[in-house]
Amino acid sequence: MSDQDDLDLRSLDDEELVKQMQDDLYDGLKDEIEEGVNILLERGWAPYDVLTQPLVGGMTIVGIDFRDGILFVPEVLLAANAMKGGMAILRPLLAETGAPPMGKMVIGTVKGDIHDIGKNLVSMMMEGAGFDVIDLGINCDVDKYLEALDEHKPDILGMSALLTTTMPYMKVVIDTMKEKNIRDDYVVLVGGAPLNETFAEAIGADSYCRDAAVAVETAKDYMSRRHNQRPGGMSSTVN
Ligand code: B1M
Repeated sequence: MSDQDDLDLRSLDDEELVKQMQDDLYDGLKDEIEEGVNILLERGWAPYDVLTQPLVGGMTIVGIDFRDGILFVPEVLLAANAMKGGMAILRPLLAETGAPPMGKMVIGTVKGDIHDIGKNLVSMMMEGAGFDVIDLGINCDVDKYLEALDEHKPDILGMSALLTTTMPYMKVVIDTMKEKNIRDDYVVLVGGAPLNETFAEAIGADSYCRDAAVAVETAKDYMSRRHNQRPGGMSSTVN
């Protein structure tokens, strides 16, 4: 139960509800977020829109105030927890497309980094697009990635980093793949707020993915090219 118990979320129109949910996410109110997600779904909203407008939109505001020293780690953890509550409701709906298997992806957040909301979102969207996704979690070192590649033989390796201090670790993974002569066996996609295309190119990744929707489109693009090419003959970039 919270201070906002007297506010009936159902009495709000869509625009007011989205705004209220962004406020509730900011305040880390998981129950309210879950209720809001269910209301929007009952009103016929597409799961992807519920994900992006109140949830990702709310987390963007949290990020700004975290950066500016208005919010601190404990508050941001509560906001992340509320966001995960909403994402848990949306996950099966996003995965429910009945699409045939498109390919397989191993994904993880790199060593030293515990941010996983964006990675989880990418996993959800990829599953929804018909990919098998093996999620290695957070704080993945090079051995963990390589073992997963060996075990699962995916088409795609995805890496996520949210810190400027952890993003260089992606190069460690790619360089190790090169040393072992397995780099070209996989499409390597990278993402996370501090990255950009220049960085992805500099570390030898195939593509930078700005967000989860771009990750899905990029992965699909590579898979269709892969099917149209002889084995091992992949090109290096997708725009
Ligand atoms: Co952190 N944090 N945090 N944090 N945190 C940031 C990243 C920061 C930008 C906040 C800020 O200052 N404005 C800042 C980094 C600054 C920098 O490096 N230059 C920061 C910091 C400093 C820190 C700590 C160091 C704080 C401290 O302890 N003093 C600490 C580090 C801990 C560690 O990792 N070792 C820390 C801790 C935390 C919490 C634990 C409190 C929490 C994480 C909870 C969790 O993830 N379970 C947290 C959060 C929530 C954030 C912010 C506010 C939100 C991140 C998020 O979830 N965004 C963040 C501010 C921000 O990013 N604006 C911040 C929503 C998510 C949907 O977006 O993750 O960008 P995003 O993912 C997108 C795309 O980037 C892309 O698609 C996703 C979906 O569209 N994408 C991929 C991401 N990964 C991909 C992989 C792909 C493809 C696309 O592979 C194919």
